[in-house]
Amino acid sequence: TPRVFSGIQPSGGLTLGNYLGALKRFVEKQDEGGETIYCLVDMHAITVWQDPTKLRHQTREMAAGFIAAGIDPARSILFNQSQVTAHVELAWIFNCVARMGWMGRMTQWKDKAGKNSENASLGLFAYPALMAADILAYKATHVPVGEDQKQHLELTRDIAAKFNNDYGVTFFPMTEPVIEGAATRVMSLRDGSKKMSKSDPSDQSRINLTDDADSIAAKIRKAKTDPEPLPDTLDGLKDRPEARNLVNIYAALAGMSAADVVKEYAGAQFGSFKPKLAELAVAKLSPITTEMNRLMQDPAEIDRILGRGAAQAEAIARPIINEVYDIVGMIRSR
Ligand code: AQP
Repeated sequence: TPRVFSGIQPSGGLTLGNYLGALKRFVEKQDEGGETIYCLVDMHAITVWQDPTKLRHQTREMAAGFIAAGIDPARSILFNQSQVTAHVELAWIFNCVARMGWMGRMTQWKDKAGKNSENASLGLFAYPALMAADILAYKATHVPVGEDQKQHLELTRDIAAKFNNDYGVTFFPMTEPVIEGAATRVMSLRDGSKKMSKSDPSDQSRINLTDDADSIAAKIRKAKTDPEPLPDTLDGLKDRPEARNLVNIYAALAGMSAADVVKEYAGAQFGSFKPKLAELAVAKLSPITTEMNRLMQDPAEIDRILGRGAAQAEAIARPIINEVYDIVGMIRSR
């Protein structure tokens, strides 16, 4: 049976990129009725130093964002990663299965460690092994993610295959990435060649789920574009990454295809398209923001939800991890 797993790092607030590329899809997968497990990956977040007080706040706020966006803790398992130790246990075993060369080829590692990789944390380098463990601790079959995570999911399959091969078992499944929708790669509002990211130093580059209507409108109004009007076919957006990005965002928010958006606004100037986009973004995001703020009034309740989710997650992962220990040859005598 299909089992869906995915996660987001509480290394900042949720962005429109996280929402369209990941969270909105998480809700759809839940509503399709499958088994869905969603994780706030706090262990991943600390691969880059996080202020402890902020990390706690961001984790709760992200949980509130998930619930406000439609994740129902009665139908999906929602928890923070560090409460289920199976993740780090399996990650260690995968550290011993995966090869240094595989990790070194990951573009996220190269981007985040940059030229000063000697000074990056060991955890940042091993990040994809922990991600593989997150997924495979549940033997998850489907992982909804944005485009940028495709390479890590291929590595997850490589790790699963090597484990199966090294130990002569057919144990871990080959997980399928689920990269769907009109906005699988939302770009920065300031630079059409960079993805929208919660850790971008410029707050103008992204829309946060905590932004109010005025700042959403202002950020879209100031978003970088070119002077041309919208074309009448998608072909006309080929070498216009900023324009393409705004069209994709509109399409994803409206539940339309990018081709239909272009058809509807053919010939329109960005001066008239941007206010329409802002109106749509506010209409879709502000109910989520309002609900998120309401939920944040009761942080103890959020912690209880995460605790219950962690217990449910643990119940699935523990037998799988015990089997892994057995396969690897480790004694479990209590
Ligand atoms: N710009 C984006 N467009 C579409 N999807 C995106 N995702 C992130 N940015 C975009 C998807 O959101 C999920 C969670 O990502 P993450 O928090 O685990 O890490 P990330 O991909 O590194 O996201 P950020 O926002 O860029 O965080 P920082 O700045 O901390 O690195 C993933 O499914 C991702 O594809």
